[in-house]
Amino acid sequence: MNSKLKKIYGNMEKEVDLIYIENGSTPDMNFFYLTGAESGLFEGCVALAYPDSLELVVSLLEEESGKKVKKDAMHIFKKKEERKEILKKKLNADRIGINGKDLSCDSYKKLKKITKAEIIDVSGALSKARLVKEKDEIEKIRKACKIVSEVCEEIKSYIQEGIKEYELSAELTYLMLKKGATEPAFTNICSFEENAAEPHYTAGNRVLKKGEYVLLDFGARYKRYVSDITRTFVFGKAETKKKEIYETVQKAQKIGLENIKAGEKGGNVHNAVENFINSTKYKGRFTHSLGHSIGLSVHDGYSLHPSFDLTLEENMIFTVEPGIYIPHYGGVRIEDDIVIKKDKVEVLTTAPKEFIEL
Ligand SMILES: [Mn+2]
Repeated sequence: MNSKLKKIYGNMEKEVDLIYIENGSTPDMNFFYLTGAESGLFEGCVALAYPDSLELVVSLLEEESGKKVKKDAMHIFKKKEERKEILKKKLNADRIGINGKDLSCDSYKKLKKITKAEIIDVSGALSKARLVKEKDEIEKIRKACKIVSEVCEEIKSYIQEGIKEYELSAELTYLMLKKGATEPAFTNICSFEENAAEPHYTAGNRVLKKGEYVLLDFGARYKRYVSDITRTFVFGKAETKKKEIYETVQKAQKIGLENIKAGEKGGNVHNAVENFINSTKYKGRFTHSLGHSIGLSVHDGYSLHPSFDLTLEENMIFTVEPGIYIPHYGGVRIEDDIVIKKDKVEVLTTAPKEFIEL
């Protein structure tokens, strides 16, 4: 039996007859979670997830991509009218689950017109299922992590005096694609010196000079699954303060990696790291949560945040990424992706993270 369906239905608080997942103009990654489709856009297509079977309603355009996917039935439509007729028949049920997080208001209204069923938001059950990875999902993320780990090494030779942030960012993308990534998982963050103090900075035309921070935060998408890594280097000889900040973040990350484990509450892991940083002179300069789940999305539903009281389990994958940010000066972040195992943690991003002066 489909283990993903079993997990989703096991997480459900209220029973439903089926779950309606519409991959609208904005993709719903649950469609890809359920189908495992590695190829195809499937815009306007629908996955109907029953407790023990999966059916697809697919446009003629995506028929070939649909054929590659494991499912119990596939209904093809050519025109919108046909799609509506198929759905009318299929949605003749009492209770239908939807992904309230991603289904657009417009699609919801249309859905209400073709079914009299009670509509129940089951987005929580979907997110929770996606949090605990299956074996094949871990392998895809492992590959995405391998790609970025190698890029972290190779990118070093491009870090030279006078290069602009956007130029270095372009090299990151090129190297990822050359290694088999489908696309960058998100817009690369490539920031020099004072720009590194802005955690989600967008690369600009800042030119690199000697002695400056180079912060690279990027991810690869591989068979729809993502990785997310951050390394911070110093170009040339670093002043003492730069090294000191780096070593503080390094220690903070070590605390994070030691504390993240099955049975622990996510919030506690964050607190252990934040408390450490707050015990140093960089108190208050760690301004975000320690990490987030990754999977089909970069921010895959859960973060390691003080308010996260979910207990960590085996086969969950999280980033561990403390940082220290000093406005107008610079910032350091070290980020790895880890999978929680029974009694240990496996770090999937293996690029070196000692203090590096290039
Ligand atoms: Mn991240």
